[in-house]
Amino acid sequence: MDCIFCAIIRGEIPSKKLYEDEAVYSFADINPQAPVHALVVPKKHIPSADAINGENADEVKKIFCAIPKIAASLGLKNGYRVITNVGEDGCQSVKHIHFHVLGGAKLPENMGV
Ligand code: DGP
Repeated sequence: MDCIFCAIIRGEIPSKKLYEDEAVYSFADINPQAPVHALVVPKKHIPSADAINGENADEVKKIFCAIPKIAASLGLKNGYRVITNVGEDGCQSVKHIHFHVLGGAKLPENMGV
């Protein structure tokens, strides 16, 4: 499968690793939108949040168990934002579910259109 995040997880494309366990990989976003911008992905390929179901929800649970550890390791003591973009209108550019963890400064309140 031609998935850039699967290639990153396999180590075929270099990334700045921030966290890894048996199910989750986290790395620095190549185009940071905040002083701290991590991406958190499941090692198992899931196309987007719209594809979460009873079969794969455990992978998402593991992501959300990892995020507080990743945030702590990045010094995000004062809060942060977790975002996942879905599909065309959500401006999802990489079709492997990923959670943006943004912080390190007061973020803009406005997230909508
Ligand atoms: P989204 O627009 O929600 O699909 O976010 C995809 C993010 O992935 C975007 O912020 C840039 C990041 N990204 C894309 N390709 C690479 C890459 O090869 N390496 C890294 N570190 N980040 C990437």
